Amino acid sequence: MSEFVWWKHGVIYQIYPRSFRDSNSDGVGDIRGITDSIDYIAELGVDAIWISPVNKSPMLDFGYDIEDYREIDPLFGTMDDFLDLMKQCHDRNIRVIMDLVVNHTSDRHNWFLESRSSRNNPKRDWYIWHPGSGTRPPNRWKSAFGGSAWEFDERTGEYYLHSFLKEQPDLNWRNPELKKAVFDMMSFWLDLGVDGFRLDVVNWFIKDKKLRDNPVTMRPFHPERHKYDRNRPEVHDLLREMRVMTDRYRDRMLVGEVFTLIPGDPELSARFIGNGMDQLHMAFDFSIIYRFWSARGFYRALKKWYRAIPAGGWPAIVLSNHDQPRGRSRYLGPPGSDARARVASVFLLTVRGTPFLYYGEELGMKNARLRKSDIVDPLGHKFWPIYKGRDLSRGPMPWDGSENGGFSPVNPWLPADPDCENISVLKQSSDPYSMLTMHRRIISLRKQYRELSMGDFIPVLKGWRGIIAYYRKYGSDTSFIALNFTASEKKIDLNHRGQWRVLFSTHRTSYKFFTDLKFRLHPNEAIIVKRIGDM
Ligand code: TEU
Repeated sequence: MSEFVWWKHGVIYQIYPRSFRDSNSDGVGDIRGITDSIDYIAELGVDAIWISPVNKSPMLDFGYDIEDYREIDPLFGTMDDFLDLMKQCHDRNIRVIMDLVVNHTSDRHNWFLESRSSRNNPKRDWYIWHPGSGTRPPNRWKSAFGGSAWEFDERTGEYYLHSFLKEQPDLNWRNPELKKAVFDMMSFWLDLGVDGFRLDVVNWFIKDKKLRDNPVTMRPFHPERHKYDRNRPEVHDLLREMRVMTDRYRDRMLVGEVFTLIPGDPELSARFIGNGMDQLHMAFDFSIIYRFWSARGFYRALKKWYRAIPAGGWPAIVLSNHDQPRGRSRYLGPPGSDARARVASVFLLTVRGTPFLYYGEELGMKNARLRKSDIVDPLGHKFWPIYKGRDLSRGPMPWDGSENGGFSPVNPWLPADPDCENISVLKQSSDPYSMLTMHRRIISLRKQYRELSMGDFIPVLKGWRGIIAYYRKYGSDTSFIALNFTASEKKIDLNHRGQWRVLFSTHRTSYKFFTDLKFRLHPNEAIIVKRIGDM
């Protein structure tokens, strides 16, 4: 496998299709909206887009409950729209990653309708059924969305397992026919030219055969250790088979969402890439997402992640997604300031690994400010106001100063940010110092100077005193990155002789060149310099 595979050197842009752009004025983003925005995506310079699910779905979990894997939901458009989007992307050398949600289906999926129809239906075993004991469910496993993970089904007098909503029954991956049906479905999309999949909750696919209860822990908020309902070792055999199947196609990529609770579990995540060549191409580790603003915290999480990655493996780096509050809001900082978000983005785009950029992150989008009546996420409904759910990070993309930020002429499914004109694409495009311009610039630097994407990572300042600094080195090319997480000026004085040229700074620094690595970092400055020669 060449070192220069696209998914290693590229940047992957996550699009939440409901919220990107509405092309047919129904208040919900759609596939044509993405196609209409293709020039924006190309100009941003990303190498691939990952689109959250667009398959047919009753949308109780906004697409993560799939009713038909081979169809596009009419809310998002048609199969022709999808194929056209893929063509427009491929013409511009942008790959397309689909979301593969196969821990569970919707309860409206034909497979489940058959499975629940009788105890001896041929697809009964495609899901996880159990009679329970008396009036009690089979065990104490909990749904991630609250309550028991078991739902009693009157018709056949048994319980079925659902790790999420009761309308999201879990598939039984131990059944070979089910496995074949999913592999066939994957081939269907790979044959159409899809460049890969993001595997939803891949670490939950296989459950304990004996359905044993999880060990109880004493840790607050973590009442059980998910030994039996998640993280089963058998999943790795399955992923090896999936990799063999995927590798029959050229240049495709599988990235897994390994979902763990705070503080994250890099060793577990890394297990999903096997020896680096034989399971998933990449996996997410959420340790850094779960960190508060702290140079030391970020550095330690990154280091643990790198340490866990096997020799032939490659890390994915992610700071935001559709399940977590937006980075800009998590990192806070001085009121109204995006200074920390900028430092975070330079981190995301210059440490070693493939950056996953969440739509709007390039604009410094904040969490949506929502009232209770705006909430649509089932998690938000259930846990309001202690936890407001995931709608906060799913707001409409702000394109310009028109109605609803140009996202849609009608009221969007989630309200547009009242301040959206200020952070809109239109406004930021013409501002050489905007967040957007900064992202375009760094992504283009990654293409120009391969050490920034493919280079070794050599840490120099490890988060003490609020600074992370590192070299990226590829052959004879060396760049140096310094990130000031603090609100005070910091002196950098490294005895690294030579001439250095400033490639990028978050600040309008007066310096263009340095002699040796001796300079001052402004508060919350992030800087990229390149070595241009010896003294
Ligand atoms: O997320 C996994 C998951 O467990 C989260 O939904 C988590 O429970 C939530 O963020 C609370 O912190 C994946 C998808 O990314 C998510 O959108 C889906 O709802 C979920 O799986 C079910 O498919």
